[in-house]
Amino acid sequence: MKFLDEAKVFVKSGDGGAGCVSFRREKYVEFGGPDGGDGGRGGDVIARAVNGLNTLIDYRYKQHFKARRGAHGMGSNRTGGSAEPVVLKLPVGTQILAEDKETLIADLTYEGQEVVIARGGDGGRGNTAFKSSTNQAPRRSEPGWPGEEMWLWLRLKLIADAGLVGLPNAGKSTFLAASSRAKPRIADYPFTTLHPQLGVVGVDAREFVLADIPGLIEGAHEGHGLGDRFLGHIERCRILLHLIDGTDEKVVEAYRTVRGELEAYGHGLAEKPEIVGLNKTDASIPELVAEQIAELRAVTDSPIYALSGATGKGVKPVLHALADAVAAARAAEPASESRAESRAESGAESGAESDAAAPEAAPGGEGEGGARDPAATTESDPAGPWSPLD
Ligand SMILES: Nc1nc2c(ncn2[C@@H]2O[C@H](COP(=O)(O)OP(=O)(O)OP(=O)(O)O)[C@@H](O)[C@H]2O)c(=O)[nH]1
Ligand SMILES: [Mg+2]
Repeated sequence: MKFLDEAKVFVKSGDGGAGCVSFRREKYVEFGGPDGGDGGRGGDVIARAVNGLNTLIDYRYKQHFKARRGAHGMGSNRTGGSAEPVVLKLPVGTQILAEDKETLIADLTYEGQEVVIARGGDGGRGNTAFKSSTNQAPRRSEPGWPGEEMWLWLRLKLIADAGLVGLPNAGKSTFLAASSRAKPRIADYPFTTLHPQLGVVGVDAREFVLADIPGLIEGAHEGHGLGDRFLGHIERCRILLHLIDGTDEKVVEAYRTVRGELEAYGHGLAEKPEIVGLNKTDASIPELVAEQIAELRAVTDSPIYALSGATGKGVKPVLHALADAVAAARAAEPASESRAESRAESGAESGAESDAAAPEAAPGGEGEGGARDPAATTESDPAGPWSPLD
């Protein structure tokens, strides 16, 4: 299964500075000889693996990375200064591929790893270097050597930060489609989603990865429905968004069923922070929504949001809450904890299973109609931020 975040960048290392042609001219010194210095080296373009980055978001805003050229050589045998390298900070786990998208140039697997992806050109030699016994006054120098330039693909295997759970048809895939650029299959029959899907959600300048998995039904842990085997994909999530179909008469039962399966599955899923989303409020009436929220509040302490994935109403506050939770969890994580390891593991476990298309990353992809209604942005009260529909 491919969960990928990709970006294409153009890199160019700096050209070398030109060598200089110069002669020593000084009063009373005859035959001063050549004294043109060499040019400086152009800057390299370096890729460095760093912790604390999770997606390739930065590389969708800025695509071109050019190092400066080396300074030219000067008289009095002064060598031109070399240019500083340009460093691309990439999340651990990023692979750098050539433009053909196949040739692997570098694989950043541990924090602090550095790879020169485009070497700066060497400086040209100044005329001092061409002095010989037969030519003591050379007028020759070299231009700097050119830097390298190329298009590269950056590719990162994603781990989900937030996971969608719920009964079949709760609207999980619709929510993913509304909040990212992923294009999951959506249909009004259960088990439309057969394989997990990921999308990159952008809220303001923050980004996190959201996973949509097949619906759970009672007995999923015993293999009913599609079973609970996909829950492994959200084991590393920092928060769960539990969607409940508001057009379902028994919302509390729906909530309990899914919670029961999370508990039966174990692996810490039931202990994860949870946000409850009462979905499909567009097809309901405000009185019923209020009633359902009250019922849910009686059985859970998790924050409850009312929303409609289909119209986008109420989606944004949920995304903000998710982004806050993800940011808080990231901040609480010890810096040394390597996401690379978990990345490798999750890559292995997700195996060669599906053709699930790489979800296109979506900076700012709050989705079509994504909760533009200012009235829907009720983020203030975490215990019950829902807004009645008009
Ligand atoms: N009225 C309304 N319908 C919705 C909303 N969200 C989803 N739906 C509909 O509900 C049905 C199921 O939506 P999906 O997004 O496929 O549900 P799912 O939870 O991914 O379902 P599975 O993948 O089968 O588990 C589709 O017909 C959607 O159009 C909503 O906010 N309002
Ligand atoms: Mg689905």
